[in-house]
Amino acid sequence: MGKNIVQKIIDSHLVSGEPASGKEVGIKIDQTLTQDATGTMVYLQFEAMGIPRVKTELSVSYVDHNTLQEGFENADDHRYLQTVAARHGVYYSRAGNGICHQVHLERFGAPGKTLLGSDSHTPTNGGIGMIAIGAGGLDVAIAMAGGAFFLTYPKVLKVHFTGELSPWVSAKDVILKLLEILTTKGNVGWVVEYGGEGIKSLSVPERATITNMGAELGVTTSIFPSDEVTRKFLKAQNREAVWVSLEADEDAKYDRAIELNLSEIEPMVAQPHSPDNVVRIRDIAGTEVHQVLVGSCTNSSYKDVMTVAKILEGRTVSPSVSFGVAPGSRQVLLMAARESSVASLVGSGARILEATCGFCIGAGQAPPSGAVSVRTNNRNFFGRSGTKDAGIYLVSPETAAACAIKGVIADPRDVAEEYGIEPPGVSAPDEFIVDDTMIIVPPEDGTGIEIRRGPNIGNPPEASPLKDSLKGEVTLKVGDKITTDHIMPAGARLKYRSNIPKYAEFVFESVDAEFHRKSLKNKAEGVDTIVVGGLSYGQGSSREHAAICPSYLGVRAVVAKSFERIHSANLVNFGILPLLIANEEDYDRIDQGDRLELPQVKADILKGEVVKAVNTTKGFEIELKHALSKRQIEILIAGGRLAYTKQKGSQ
Ligand code: MIC
Ligand code: SF4
Repeated sequence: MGKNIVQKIIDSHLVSGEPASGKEVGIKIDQTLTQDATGTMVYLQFEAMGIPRVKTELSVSYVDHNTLQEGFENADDHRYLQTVAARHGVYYSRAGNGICHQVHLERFGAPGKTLLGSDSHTPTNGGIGMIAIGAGGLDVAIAMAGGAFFLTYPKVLKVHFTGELSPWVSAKDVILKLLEILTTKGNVGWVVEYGGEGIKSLSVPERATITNMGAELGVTTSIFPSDEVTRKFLKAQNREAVWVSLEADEDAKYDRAIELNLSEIEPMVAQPHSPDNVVRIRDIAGTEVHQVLVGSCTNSSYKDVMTVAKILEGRTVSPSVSFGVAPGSRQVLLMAARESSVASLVGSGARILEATCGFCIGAGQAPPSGAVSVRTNNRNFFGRSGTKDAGIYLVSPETAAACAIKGVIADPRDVAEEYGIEPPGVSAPDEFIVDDTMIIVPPEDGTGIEIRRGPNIGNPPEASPLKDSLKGEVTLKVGDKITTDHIMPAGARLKYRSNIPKYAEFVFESVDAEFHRKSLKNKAEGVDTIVVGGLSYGQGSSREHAAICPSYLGVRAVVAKSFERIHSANLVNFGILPLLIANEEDYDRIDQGDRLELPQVKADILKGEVVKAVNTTKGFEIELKHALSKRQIEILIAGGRLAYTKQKGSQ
């Protein structure tokens, strides 16, 4: 029987398990990537495994998330990352070289390979035909040590494109349309495979915009075939040698298929506070805008930046708008400088920002109170921008430029007509500027290299083994779609990523500022802290700190209606039980402050799916379930993945 692309790559990398959807399989990882905000933990954990040199074909450490260096903490992190990379055989992409996913696509991504990254937008490289998956840092550390990555063998959704995008409509509008259709919930365990005639008109960076926001759909990853478009991109990057053709067999089967006619897509927008709160931009046109930001791993390619520059050429941004542009990489910035686009952007009033994540992660550019901020990035979660009452609207670069000119939310087609602007029509270049001088190649033998650690860099904390029973308190009850930004804020708090006791002070900061104090009090009194959540608990980032810090505070279980993939794996890795509420009405009957007992949790888990719980405050029984694999149960019993790995070796 023929195979689809997802099956082809996964099956050729299979090291354990049965390749049937729903079953846990282990795959070999060819490449890894890390970024600074998750990276310090990854390398501390890698060091704890005592392996001298990475065993992957390629591992790259990027510094892109926090380069603000307010205080010594970031700078110390960067120095640690640089020295630990050289010591263990990891390429190091210095601050200023660009956003990990964009740079990886330009300089390292290779069709047919597997990539594991400690960042949820790792699927960006699905645009070049990789199985690229985001995971918690510990999973990445284990992959660097040569261990397999475990995932549920996915169901595959084929998205078949017909037609071609109209002028002023771009890849971002396509993925926003898909988010409108598929939403951010209920897609766990799926991979999206794109195909159809329509893909031929999409360049690799445009495909990458689409696979990038697969993270927001909650799918494991998304992938495009590798075709002549891919070859052209690689050739322009002077890397044609890594091109291979990759397409689905004619008789390939899919678990579901949908068709999308690109010609019918219009400029779209995701309104606050969820990437699936999507409408047509024309539906909300006229709303006053205070800030416009172009950049992030979704929309910061050469084409994106050039498009915005062309639209703004000879025009001035509205006086009510603060307008910033963060190119995705040093390559994009160099090209934009060479082709005078930087001049046209600066001329229009743009603030040229560093080639980093910056505003996207809330590191700078917090909007004013109550502001409307129009951005080209991928997440508009509550509070992520740094201003709680600001509303973030996610759009394409074309729409962002139109809004910057008008000072209100505007459809680029209408603005083009009003101002007589021609469609920018930026095409993919035949040759990019290739200059890898900001990427430090590790020495053949790194054993003599001294690893430098600052005072902010601690050791990865150890989780505790699963207890026979839990006696706890529902210290916090939250609703649906709780993101890792709710659990573990980034932005101004990012600089504590390497200091767990300090960072743990901010767990659930925007939801209940007292949470960490209450949990530490429980811990001191021998009470287990339990969090109750709704649907899709743990959406968003791969940050394992959203599990490490709660684990440090004594959280022993999260009881929710459903979990997102990366976060639930992180919970297990750090010894926190992810438990499902079997009957949804029980969620309503549990209140914050209730006492919960799981009298024989360990025995229940070892026996089957059902875990018995009792609400001792209100006197009723609750049926909980788990979806843990045998391996995950062993991890919990061992006291987390690091302890388990030390016992078993990197598997
Ligand atoms: C994000 O977009 O939320 C981040 C910041 O890139 C995270 C990683 C992190 O929290 O460091 C992600 O997407 O995984
Ligand atoms: Fe960086 Fe934003 Fe992309 Fe996360 S989503 S990797 S913060 S640019």
